[in-house]
Amino acid sequence: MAYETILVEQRDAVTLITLNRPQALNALNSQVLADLGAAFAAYDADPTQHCAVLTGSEKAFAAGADIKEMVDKEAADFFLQDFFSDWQTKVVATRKPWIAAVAGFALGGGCELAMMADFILAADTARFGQPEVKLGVAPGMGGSQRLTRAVGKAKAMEMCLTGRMMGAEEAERAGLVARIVPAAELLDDALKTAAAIAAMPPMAAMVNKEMVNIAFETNLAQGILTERRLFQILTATQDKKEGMTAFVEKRPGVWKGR
Ligand code: CO8
Repeated sequence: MAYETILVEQRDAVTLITLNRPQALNALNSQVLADLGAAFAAYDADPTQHCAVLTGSEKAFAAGADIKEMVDKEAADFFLQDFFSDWQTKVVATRKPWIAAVAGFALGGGCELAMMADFILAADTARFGQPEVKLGVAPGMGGSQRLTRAVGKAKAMEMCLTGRMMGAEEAERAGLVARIVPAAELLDDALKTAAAIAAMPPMAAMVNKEMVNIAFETNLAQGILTERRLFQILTATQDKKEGMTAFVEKRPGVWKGR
């Protein structure tokens, strides 16, 4: 399928999605959302694909929601179109694992998009920020919530109130990113990490993703109960039988994906 604002390629079992609006530092407009929604849906539906990487350019992962698209919109337009709601239903709803590989600016909606990923790998050039306050608005794609859960109230509040950017090292210390990689190695590292995930029993990977995400949505007792039930359901899969048998027989597992 041809997309206007992103590039999509398959590398074995890994789908690589690259934001491709260099003239606007990958600013996220409605077309980007439509393209990403379609690409993530295609990835989720493709039985040959088991992990995805979303990346941008060297200079910018994404410099935010497209300010030029929003400048003339009125409050009623945002409300009646439920502006930004499709990020939740079309991107966050992806059931298979995906990684954000971030170099350069990840600002506003760009930072929010990176935080929608299952985890972020950051180049040493990455810079994260929620500068919406400077535009007279506030995060609208989950930034105030996900950033606070990731780095805690003090840092999230400071970033949202001042709009200052956080560099890669600070982001790693604060728990926003899983790892920092030299910029030149970012894509290779992300693809290797994705390939390692894609080599896991696919249902187990999906359930692990769901379990960790549940930790953000619910209280501890409910989360632990849900984890135990999901674990018990996984034990009914053919891949559980194969995974444990392969361990005992000292050989690699061969997965059926069910
Ligand atoms: N939207 C549209 N165009 C953008 C954006 C953006 N977010 N960011 C950069 N661009 C464009 C520039 O306009 C410029 O285009 P042109 O050459 O046609 O003028 C081109 O990209 C290159 O940008 P710069 O010349 O500014 O590049 P610099 O290297 O000088 O600066 C920066 C890079 C610092 C990243 C700078 O571009 C910048 O500050 N960008 C805006 C960052 C920002 O404020 N992001 C937050 C946007 S708002 C948001 O994401 C969520 C809003 C939630 C609202 C909720 C309402 C309901």
